[in-house]
Amino acid sequence: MTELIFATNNAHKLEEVQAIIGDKFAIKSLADIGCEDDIPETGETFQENARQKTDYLFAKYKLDCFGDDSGLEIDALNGEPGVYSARYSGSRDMEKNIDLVLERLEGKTHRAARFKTVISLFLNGKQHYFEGAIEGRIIAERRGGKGFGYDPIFIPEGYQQTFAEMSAEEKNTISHRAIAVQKLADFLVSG
Ligand code: ITT
Repeated sequence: MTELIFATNNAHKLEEVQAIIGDKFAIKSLADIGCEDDIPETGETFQENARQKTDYLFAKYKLDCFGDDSGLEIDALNGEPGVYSARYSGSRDMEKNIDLVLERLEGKTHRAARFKTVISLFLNGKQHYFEGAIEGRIIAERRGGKGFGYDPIFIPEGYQQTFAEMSAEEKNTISHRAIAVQKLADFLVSG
C-alpha cells in the first residue's frame, strides 16, 4: 500500500480522510512520522498555506504528502477572517472570534459568506491542488452546539439550520472540507 503523509495532528480529520480514500493509500499523520515541528502557515491565501505544509514536509522527509488549509470568507468584511480564521481576534478563543465577526457585521444586511478548503498534494514529484467551498450566510446570533469554529453562525445556502445544528454526518456530506477531500480521493483512486 502506498503511504501518504497528511500534514495534520488532528486524528479526527485523518480518520475522515482515510475513510473516504479507502485502502489504496495508508495515510500517516505527522505524529506517525515523528514530526513535532510547528509547520509555518504565513501565506496570504489558503493555497499558499496548504502548499507551505507540503513543501516543508517534502523538503525535510522526501515523502509524498498532502496538507490542507481552511477558513471562512465574509463578503461584507472583504473576505475576512480568511486565512486568519483560527485567530481572528488575536487569540484562538472561538467565542472571541465569533463575537468579533458579529460585531463587525452589526447592522449589515449583506451577509453572504463561504467556507473554503484548499488541499495541496505532492505526489511522485508533482504538485496538485483540490478545492472545496460551500456558500451560505452569517446570522446575527449563535445557534446550535455541534461542530466547531464558526459553525454556530453559518447557514449553508438551501438550508434552515446552522452547521452547528446539523448532525456530523449531514455537515460532513456537504462541507467545504468534504468536497475538497472527495476530489483528492477521486484523483488518488483513479490515478
Ligand atoms: P490545523 O492544525 O489542521 O491547521 P485548524 O484548526 O487551523 O487545524 P483549519 O485550517 O481547517 O483548522 O481551519 C482554520 C480555522 O477556520 C478553524 O480554526 C476554524 O475557526 C475555521 N473553520 C475551518 N473549517 C471550519 C468548519 O468546518 N466549521 C467551522 N469553522 C471552520
